Amino acid sequence: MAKTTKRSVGAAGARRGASAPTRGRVATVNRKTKETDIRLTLALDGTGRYDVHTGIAFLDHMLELLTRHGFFDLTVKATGDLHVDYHHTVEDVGLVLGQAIREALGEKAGIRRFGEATVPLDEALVQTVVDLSGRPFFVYDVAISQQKIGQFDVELIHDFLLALVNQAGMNLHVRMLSGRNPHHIVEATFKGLARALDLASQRESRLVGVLSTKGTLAG
Ligand SMILES: [Mn+2]
Repeated sequence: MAKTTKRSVGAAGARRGASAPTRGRVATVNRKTKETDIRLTLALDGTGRYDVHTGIAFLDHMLELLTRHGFFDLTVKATGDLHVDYHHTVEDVGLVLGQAIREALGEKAGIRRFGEATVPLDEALVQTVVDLSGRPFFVYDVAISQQKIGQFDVELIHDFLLALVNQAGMNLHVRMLSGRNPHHIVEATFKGLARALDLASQRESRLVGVLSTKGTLAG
């Protein structure tokens, strides 16, 4: 059983400090199990600053891209049983990031809800569509023929995104339109997710309450 502590801070109570002078919607999630110990703070209204240490260089690279291109701020300190394999750590970081997204969004009043981006990296082109609906659903139409990116199992990207989607309560469609190099394809996926999530989480000034005729985005 995971021990999870969460803290989220609304706009009125934004934390200010020398190490984290971040305004707006922020959430901290700490989660410790026998497999992983993760401490993560996400600010949705950031400037793209990151301090990410998961022990997995490729995952750090993707989380840094996500932060930079989404104009979030993110700190992650994860220690996991990497001697077993990367799976527990990758999946649990996705899970904790998803929880932080959900916590930081709060009631989702005034946000645009939908976002999408189509991002290239050389030959790779990936379309990413987000709906912060509160209803988790994941469509991953990405065919990568190689199994590894260095030491990293490509399959773990699917597990990371699935955990993130389930915890964030979001609908995420990822569709590879073209691609050959697995690093390019995954990088375009994370940049697209960053841009789509940034758009979906931004505030719409014309909007009063939540963008739903049902009256709730709680799922
Ligand atoms: Mn790269």
